[in-house]
Amino acid sequence: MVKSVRVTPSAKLDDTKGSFMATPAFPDITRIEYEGPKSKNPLAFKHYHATEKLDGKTLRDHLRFAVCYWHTFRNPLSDPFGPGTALRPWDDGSNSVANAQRRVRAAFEFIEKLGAPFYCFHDRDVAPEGKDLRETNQNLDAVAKILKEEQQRTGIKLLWGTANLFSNPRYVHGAATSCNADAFAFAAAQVKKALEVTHELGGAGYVFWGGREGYSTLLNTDLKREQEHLAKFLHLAVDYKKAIGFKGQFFIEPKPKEPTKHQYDSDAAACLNFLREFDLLDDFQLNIETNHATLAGHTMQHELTVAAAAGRLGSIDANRGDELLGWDTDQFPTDIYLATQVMLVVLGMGGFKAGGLNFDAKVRRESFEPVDLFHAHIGGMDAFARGLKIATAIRKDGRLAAFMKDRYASWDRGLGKDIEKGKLGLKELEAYMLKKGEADANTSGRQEMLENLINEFL
Ligand code: XUL
Ligand code: CO
Repeated sequence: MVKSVRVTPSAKLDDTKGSFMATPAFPDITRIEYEGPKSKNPLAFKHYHATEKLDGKTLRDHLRFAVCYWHTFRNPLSDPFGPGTALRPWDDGSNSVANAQRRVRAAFEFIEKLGAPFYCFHDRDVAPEGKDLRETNQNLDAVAKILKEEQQRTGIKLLWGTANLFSNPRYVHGAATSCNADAFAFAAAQVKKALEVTHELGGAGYVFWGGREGYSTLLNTDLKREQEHLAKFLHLAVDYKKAIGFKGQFFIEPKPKEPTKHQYDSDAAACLNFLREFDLLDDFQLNIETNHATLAGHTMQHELTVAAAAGRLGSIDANRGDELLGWDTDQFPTDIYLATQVMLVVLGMGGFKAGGLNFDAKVRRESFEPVDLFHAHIGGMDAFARGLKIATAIRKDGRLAAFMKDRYASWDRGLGKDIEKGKLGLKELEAYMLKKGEADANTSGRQEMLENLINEFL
């Protein structure tokens, strides 16, 4: 994924032996502490106090923040018009296993100083590909060993692992949905290995994001056959998960497009339908990402609500897009209103279980210094801590929920109750209305009043 990373010459690091790097990657930064809302220290939390309890649960356990390895440690911050700008002094820019291992030390130093409890990775973010699958698997094992060491040293856990089935040119036509059966086989082997590594590292979950599982044109695409292959692929993964005793949760991450014109997992509703059609619903939950929701022409609140209504909201990739740009900008989430909406849904379903809030977000190309990684994550964590507190207050207040309940009162009695219970058919409903002549009057939806109510808590 990453082509080149600029390196400052003074920053060559020592060998990675030992429990931590001899030369720290972030020498000027100590642990980020909670200093409260009055603090003017940009390297402190103003709202995220990990050990503070809300309704008997710490903020750490409510929010389950994860740092994503790909954007935070592998993204050179290039764009289609220019190369990467990121200064990552711990990284020599090479594709060696030793560099990958040193990078793990730097990553864990960052996550530990930030105080995030989890991280997420793709197989190819953490370890380089070798000359063939065998060597690639060996590389992954060599890096996974350091990941495990660092997890044990710091107590940081793996929220989910995944396999990159989209960057290598062999996946040009997709992986599970490729017209080339060998691409399917390679992807299957890759997922097998990624599942084993995720299991070994105690991952709470495993994500399937269908990066190229879609099409560029229907002129060359047998959509039905490709979807059947995708279902077959996921069934094989479920079987293997059971075979190795991996108890983590499987997630599907919807996204409508980018890189392809259309991706089969286009939104929450499409994923749920796919899982139902192919008898996979019991084995999967959804991992909903903000910028993917907006690309699908939905709000994040919509996607979360659709997933939660089906009892299938599992995890969240927390980021945001740009209203003026039509692509996946993957910016860090700072919008407190949006964080509040997200946390209302999360609290409404009783909180996260295996999932959490993964910052699938990258700093801007202009924010190229290592310290920017801290500013970005601190902002995201503070925004969600506020969203959580505001959502909790709204729920305690009760007026929003009471309004919703009252709005459906006609379904709690008489006719509505009988319809819900399946006691009435069209004949009976006609008889009822013929007798009554006209429906009861409607009442206002009070959208503006409810929007004002939410603002009372911001
Ligand atoms: C891409 C995306 C992925 C998945 C994991 O838009 O969100 O990084 O989260 O493959
Ligand atoms: Co994502």
